[in-house]
Amino acid sequence: MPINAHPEFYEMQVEVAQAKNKEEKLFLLEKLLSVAPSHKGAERLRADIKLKIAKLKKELEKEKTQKKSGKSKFSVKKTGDSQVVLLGFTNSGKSSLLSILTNAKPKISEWPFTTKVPEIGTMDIDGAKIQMVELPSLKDNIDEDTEILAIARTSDLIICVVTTNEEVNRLLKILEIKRIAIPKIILGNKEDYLFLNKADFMVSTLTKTNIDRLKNEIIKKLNLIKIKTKEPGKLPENKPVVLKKGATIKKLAETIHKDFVKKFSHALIWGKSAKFPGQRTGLDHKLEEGDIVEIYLRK
Ligand SMILES: Nc1nc2c(ncn2[C@@H]2O[C@H](COP(=O)(O)OP(=O)(O)OP(=O)(O)O)[C@@H](O)[C@H]2O)c(=O)[nH]1
Ligand SMILES: [Mg+2]
Repeated sequence: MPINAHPEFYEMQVEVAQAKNKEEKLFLLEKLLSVAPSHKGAERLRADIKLKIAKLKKELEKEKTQKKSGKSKFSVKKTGDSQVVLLGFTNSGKSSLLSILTNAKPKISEWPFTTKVPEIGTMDIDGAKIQMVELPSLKDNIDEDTEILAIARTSDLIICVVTTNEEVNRLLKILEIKRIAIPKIILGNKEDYLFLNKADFMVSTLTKTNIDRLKNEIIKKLNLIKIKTKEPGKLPENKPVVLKKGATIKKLAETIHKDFVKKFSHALIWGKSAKFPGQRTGLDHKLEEGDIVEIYLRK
C-alpha cells in the first residue's frame, strides 16, 4: 500500500540515514515519527520506527552503564511498563509531585537543590506500573546537566515541572540544544498562587488540583489505553485495565489472570474496536481506548 507521506517525511528519512551518532539518530527518529502518516496503511511503518527508537534507547542506556566505572550516583535502572522523568529547575515541586504520585518519599524543602540524586518511585495507574524518576534540578552546568539529560533522553515521557514562563523557555531551549525530542508535558506547578500561560496546564501539589488530569495525560502521552471488563449480565467493573495501545484480547486476558489465556473460549466486545455492539472475537482481536470486554472461559 502506498504510504502517501508528506515530503517532510522523506527529507527526514534522509537525515536519519545521515545521522552522525546515536543521540542524533534518536532525535531524528523521534521527529520522523512525529511527521509519519497516521493512517492505517502506514501502521507497519510507524511500528518499524518505534522499534528502531526502542532499540536505540536500549543501546544508549547500555553504553551509559558501561561507560561508568563503578556505580554512578546518577544511574537509574528502568523498571515497569514505561519510564517518566520529572525535569526542571530547583524548587519547582518535583519531589512534591513524586511523593503524591508514587510510593517514593523524597525530601521536600524550600531549600534549593534538595534532591541530589535521581529519586525513583512507581506509579500504579489502574494496574499499569509506571516508573517515575525525579531528576536533580538543572543547574545550567554542562557536566552535571549532561548526566541528568542523558537519563531524560532515554525515557518515554518528560514532565517539565515549571513555575514561570521564563523557565518554560529556558527548559525548551536546553532540550532543543541537546536534541532531545521525547514526548513531553509542560506542567505548571503551584496553581494555588501562580499562573503560567506557557504551560500545557497547571497543577497544585498542595491543593491536589488537576492531579487526576495529570494522570490521564500521562496515560495518553504514553500511548496507553483503558479497557473495562464485565461479567455477563452485569455492569462493567469500575476500575479499568490499562494496556499499551495496540494490545490484543490475549494481553488483556494475561493481565487479568495467568490462566485466562489457557482457558479462553471467546470474548464479546463493545466500543470502538467492535464492528457492532457485542461482537464475538478471539484472542487476536486488537483493542481500542474505552472498549468493554466480556471474557468467556471454557467449561
Ligand atoms: N504553594 C505551593 N507550594 C508548593 C507546591 N508544590 C511544592 N511546593 C513547595 O515548593 C518547595 C519546593 O518543593 P520541592 O518538591 O522540594 O521542589 P523540587 O523541584 O524537588 O526542588 P529541588 O529538588 O530542591 O531542586 C517546597 O517548599 C514545597 O512545599 C504547590 O503546589 N503549591
Ligand atoms: Mg526535589
